[in-house]
Amino acid sequence: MTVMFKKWRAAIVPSLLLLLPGTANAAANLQSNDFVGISFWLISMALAAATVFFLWETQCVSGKWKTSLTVSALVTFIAAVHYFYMRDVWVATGETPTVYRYIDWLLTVPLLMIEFYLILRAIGAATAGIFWRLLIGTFVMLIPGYLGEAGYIDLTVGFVIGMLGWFYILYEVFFGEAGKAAAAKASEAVKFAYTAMRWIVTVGWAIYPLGYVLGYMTGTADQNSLNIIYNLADVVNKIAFGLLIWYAATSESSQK
Ligand SMILES: *C/C=C(C)/C=C/C=C(C)/C=C/C1=C(C)CCCC1(C)C
Repeated sequence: MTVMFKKWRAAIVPSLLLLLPGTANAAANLQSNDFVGISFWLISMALAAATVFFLWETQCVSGKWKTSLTVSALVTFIAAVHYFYMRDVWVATGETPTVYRYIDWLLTVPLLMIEFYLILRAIGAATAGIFWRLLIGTFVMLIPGYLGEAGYIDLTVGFVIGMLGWFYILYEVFFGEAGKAAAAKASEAVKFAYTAMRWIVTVGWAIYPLGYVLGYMTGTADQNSLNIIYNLADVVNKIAFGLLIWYAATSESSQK
């Protein structure tokens, strides 16, 4: 039974990769001086590779850490699919509609926030309140941002409400119940991961509201630079974030 399950699980990884959109067309048209296109290419492949890695590593950690690693893989997988599309659209048209990024964020950002809850759950320090506050905070941050950028509500109103959502999340992971639980109950490895993750949410995530201001409210940043910056930021915000969880999970699992 276990052997069969392992075989079945090993088949998941290649099957998931088959879902990624085709690449031949984009490869044929990518110009060697198209740095935005190249950054799309790099992040797409890095996310695909990270997905395989996180899924594979679920076999090496103890049961209560498996969910955290699986969620890391979901984040990189969802983002990889979006990036493969965005890259093809970019190469074909020289633009990438923001709506793809928002759809990606709407799925991946709540999952990233839930990782804080899952880490605390693995060390027996989580509460349902932490889960709901983090989840609701992400939607308060993202939905008004989208409505503002898409022109349904005033740009500034969308920005201000979104910022409040972000500050609320930061408050929770630094000073709220989640922050206190981590400080009280975490081992060294978990504390290291938790601390680094919340700095990613503070510094790494600041790129997006900055892009909103410079790209949409003031119009001072051009779309090319913004795309390159977003693409590089996602290496930290999605892959490095997942690696921190992998670090905590493997450190904890090897102790027991
Ligand atoms: C992998 C993608 C990530 C981590 C995306 C994160 C996106 C944000 C932190 C967006 C934040 C925004 C605000 C704080 C203000 C309103 C506008 C947003 C949605 C760009």
